Amino acid sequence: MTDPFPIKQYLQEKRQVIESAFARFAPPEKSPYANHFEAMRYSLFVGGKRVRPILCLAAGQAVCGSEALEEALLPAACALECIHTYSLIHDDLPAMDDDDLRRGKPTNHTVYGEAAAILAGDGLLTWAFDLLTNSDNTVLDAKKQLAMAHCIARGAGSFGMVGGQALDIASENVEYPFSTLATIHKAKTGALITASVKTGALGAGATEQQLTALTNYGDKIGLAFQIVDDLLDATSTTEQLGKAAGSDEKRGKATYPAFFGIDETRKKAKEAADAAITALSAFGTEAEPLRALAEYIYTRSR
Ligand code: GRG
Repeated sequence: MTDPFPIKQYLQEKRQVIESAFARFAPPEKSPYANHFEAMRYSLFVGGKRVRPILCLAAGQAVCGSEALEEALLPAACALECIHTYSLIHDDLPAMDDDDLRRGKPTNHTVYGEAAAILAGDGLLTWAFDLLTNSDNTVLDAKKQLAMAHCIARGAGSFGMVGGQALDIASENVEYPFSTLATIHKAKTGALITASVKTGALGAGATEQQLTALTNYGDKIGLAFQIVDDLLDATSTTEQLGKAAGSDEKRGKATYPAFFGIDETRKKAKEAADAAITALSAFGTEAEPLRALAEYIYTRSR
């Protein structure tokens, strides 16, 4: 029997890699825009799990067969985290979810004010495409960089995360069928997660077949991620989550537990994580990190 993949150690190591990449890439502390940069840095360094950039690096490894492309993929990995962080800042604003707590700390607008928080989000979103299109990246050619930027724009924009958020807001306090919930989840949460996996694969030069398998993997872990998010919101405390627990019910939002109950929802999360692992059947040990990440996403507690 082979030893289980050391996922804890892997996550710790990759988080470190991402933190030091951010230390190199992040906006400087001193500049004419210091206050704006400070608001961006506040949310970026406030303790996220870094799931999306790690998925990007792990997908690159699955295609490349080693970690040789990691350095070249780091700007894209950081770009994904910038976009994710901007979405959380904007999601917490009074006009959206109006939350005070995120990642265990006061939300951006409660610290810097609404206008500065909107601009911090705008700055992070734009900076992501600055990172993605930087010509200093001599390992990934322009065609690859273009494909990666396009993939992320699709996942983050109106065909993905932003579209899902718009649909979610429009559906608040409206009774809707499960199919609408599935559409909202796939776009709001799943699209950026799938794009994270695909971006790493594109950067590493995936074949059509590999890209199809990894897209399928991304779709399934995106689903598992959101189901678990619904579960945690219903079953954890605010202290455990670092953000307001029970908020879905308070807002009358449709969720997996609301449709299926807790036990059935847990089953569905496991099925989605298992399906993600099955999607990797054509890959060997080079995809072990991705397999372990599917397991982590299903078993995570925050
Ligand atoms: C405002 C354009 C716009 C989009 C907002 C992401 C999002 C769309 C809203 C956040 C609401 C939410 C709870 C979504 C469910 C899944 C999710 C994105 C959870 C947070 O992601 P994690 O757990 O967070 O990766 P950390 O803090 O670890 O990075």
